[in-house]
Amino acid sequence: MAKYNTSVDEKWQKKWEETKLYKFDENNLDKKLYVLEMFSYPSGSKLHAGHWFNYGPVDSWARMKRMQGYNVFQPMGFDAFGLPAENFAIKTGIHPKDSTVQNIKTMEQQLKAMGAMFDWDHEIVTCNTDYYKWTQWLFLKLYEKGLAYRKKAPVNWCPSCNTVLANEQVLDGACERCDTEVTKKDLTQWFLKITDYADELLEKIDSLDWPEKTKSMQKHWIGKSTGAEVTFKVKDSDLSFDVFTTRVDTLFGVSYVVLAPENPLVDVLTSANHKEEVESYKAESKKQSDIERQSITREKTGVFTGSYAINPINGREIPIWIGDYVLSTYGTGAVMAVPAHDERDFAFATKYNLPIERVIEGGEELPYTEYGTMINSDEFNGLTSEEGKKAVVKKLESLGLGSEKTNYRLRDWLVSRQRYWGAPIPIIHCEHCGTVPVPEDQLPVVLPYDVEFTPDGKSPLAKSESFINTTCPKCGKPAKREADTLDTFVCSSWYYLRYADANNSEKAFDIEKINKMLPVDKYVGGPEHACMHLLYSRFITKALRDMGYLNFDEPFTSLTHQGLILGPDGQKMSKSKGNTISPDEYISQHGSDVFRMYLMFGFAYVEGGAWSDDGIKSVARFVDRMERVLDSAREAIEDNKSNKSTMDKNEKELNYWRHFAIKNVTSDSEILQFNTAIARLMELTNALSKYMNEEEKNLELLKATLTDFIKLVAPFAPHFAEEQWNLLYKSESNDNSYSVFNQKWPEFDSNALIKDEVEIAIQINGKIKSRINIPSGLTEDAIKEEALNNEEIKVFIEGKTVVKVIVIKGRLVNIVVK
Ligand code: ANZ
Ligand code: ZN
Repeated sequence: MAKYNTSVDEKWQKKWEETKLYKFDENNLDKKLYVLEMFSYPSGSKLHAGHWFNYGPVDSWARMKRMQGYNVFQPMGFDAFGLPAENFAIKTGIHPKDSTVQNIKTMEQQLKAMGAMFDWDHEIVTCNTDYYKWTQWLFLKLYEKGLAYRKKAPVNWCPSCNTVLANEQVLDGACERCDTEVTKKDLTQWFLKITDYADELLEKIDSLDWPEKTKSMQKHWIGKSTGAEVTFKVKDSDLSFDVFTTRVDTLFGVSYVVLAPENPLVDVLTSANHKEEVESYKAESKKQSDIERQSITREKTGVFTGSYAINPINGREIPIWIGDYVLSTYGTGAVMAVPAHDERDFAFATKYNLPIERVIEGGEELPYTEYGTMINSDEFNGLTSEEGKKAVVKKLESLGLGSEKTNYRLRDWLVSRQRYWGAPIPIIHCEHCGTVPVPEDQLPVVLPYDVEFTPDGKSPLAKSESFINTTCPKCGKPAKREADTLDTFVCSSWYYLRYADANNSEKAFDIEKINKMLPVDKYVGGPEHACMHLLYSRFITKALRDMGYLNFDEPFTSLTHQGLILGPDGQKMSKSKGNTISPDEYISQHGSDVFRMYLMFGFAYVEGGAWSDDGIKSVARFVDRMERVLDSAREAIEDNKSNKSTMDKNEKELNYWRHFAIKNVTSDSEILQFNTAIARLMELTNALSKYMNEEEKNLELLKATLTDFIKLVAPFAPHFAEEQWNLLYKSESNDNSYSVFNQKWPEFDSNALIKDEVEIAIQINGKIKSRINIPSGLTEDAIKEEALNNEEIKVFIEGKTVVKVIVIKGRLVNIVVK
């Protein structure tokens, strides 16, 4: 009898492909289920355990859904533009296109070897012209709507590599590649106006079935803050500036103001004798990233400009300082400092000996940062902070020196990159006509192959004569193309739309089709994209909706983040630590189903954990055992001997475990709780094995149980189950013969579950490791035996010595091991 191994994998992968088993049925959209896993970028280091943990278990979930009658759409593709390929090219001289094409080939093969239900007819590769043509189209639509614009902005600059860096390439303030300190440089850049959608992005988030942590990260990133803008006049001058504050009730306690070093007023306000100090401070702060500047623990520093401002509420003169804890990119780039009631101001005032005056009564110690009652605030004394805020703003309004104001932390999305390996921005610059969008019928603007892409500070495309020189679509005179390319996050901000209509050569997608196919019903991927990809996609969906292309508001109805698979040492896998796990090796040894099942049984899906070779071995042993039991049951059915037709005690017990497994595998898998689902399959294996020892067997029940068993295991071990199904049904040429994935998912019979039973917890050294259901009324010894033979528990106690087993009847078993 063929033992399960990679040849079984290959056999069924071939057949699935030949018969196009997983082709999505576009004519049956009523029961469509769009299951999406974050696509990966093609990398030379191939599919790692993390990819597998994302794709394998979700594929299992999707398979169950398919068997439950859903028309599952599960596409796959590649996020193929971007820095990894370009950096690899710079290091090795291999053109990004060549390495990308090669890597995609390898990864496609690996993905196919996984045996997932991907519908490859909908594959997309973002660096292919038939995809990025439409990324460019998207950019033009945004431009048309005023949602794409150009402005001068400070960007990360590496003086050694001579290039702009994406934020993600700045690690602790240094260049990821050469470790040189990153500075800021002002460059004219393209932005997408995500801030137009700040309110909706915030409001709608609560309606989403997303992890709470991710929702709150997005909320924080959007950072809505309500307060007031207050105008301070500069003493002996016509100048004035605004500050943003959330605590206008503390206005009487302002003892100085601080401007961000980049604030354009600084140069005007700095008096001659402070010039030198201010200039050197400004130069120093240029080197700091915004993240460092906001760090709570970092020492607050600043210098005095020599000028004074007037507090609008009481006319007091206060010094104007600059300090890098004030960001130029938030609020107005200026703050009123209230040392008695703000941590940072308190630290600053203490350091520079500036006055600290309490204006809010509350706790004893300063700084007191809570709300309280206003004191030392003239006519406002006695008001609560809430009342005071309103009253003070009202007064400021009457003076024309302030008003209510809402601020967002969210900034517009900077999408231009001075990089080669990306989609060219479809814009032409004409001396006469200015910024001219490339007409739609001239798309794609093709990324040329022959370009010197080693970074030297200028956009590589600017050096390609044949690319950069063109004619203006408006006036026909010579003009230049935009030389920057788009951030790869633009490519991935709409890929889930294109999948649904991947081969459309006329349009980005067909409106009618896409509105039936979307939103994505289940999206699974890493949490690191919380404030980038997941936010950008929401924005693009809303923007396209407002242009009339989509009739839904949110792209991803339900989102799950899988956990992280760590190295055997419990550390994050990395090549330098030498603790990476190569899926390919394990798969060739055990078969892809064992690899997948270990990932699903050995870890809680949303938690992940450390890889264990012992763990995968024990799953391999389980699959072995399961195969032996299924084989022997099938052989008994084929032999057709010692048959009986009654349902006696043993039949009832087998039938119980059969339906118990159906019930719980279904409900646990539904919520992606695969480890406990597989534990139920282990129990069913035991029950079946036990029944196989009976002389007389009810073969009808046996076949029904076997049938359900194979269906239940099919999502978790697809090749294995397809083989088992084929062995059981190949002689019958009916609907059952191929494939198990065309079968109906079993339903449990609640009558079969009526049994006097109790749930008990099994502990190991006092820690709960599993819960099992056992018949009530078992003897203490029988309970012990159940606990020690539990598959989940066996894994934990293997190789250890059981010192003692304590049974508390009806509640728990505690196994003490050494
Ligand atoms: C005076 C004050 C008194 C403040 C007090 C707080 C407590 P959120 O909630 O994040 O919006 N602030 C304003 N603009 C800033 C900038 N560009 N860089 C750094 N800090 C800035 O924070 C708003 C508060 O952060 C504002 O309220 C301001 O300090 C500071 F007892 O104004 B507050
Ligand atoms: Zn022109």
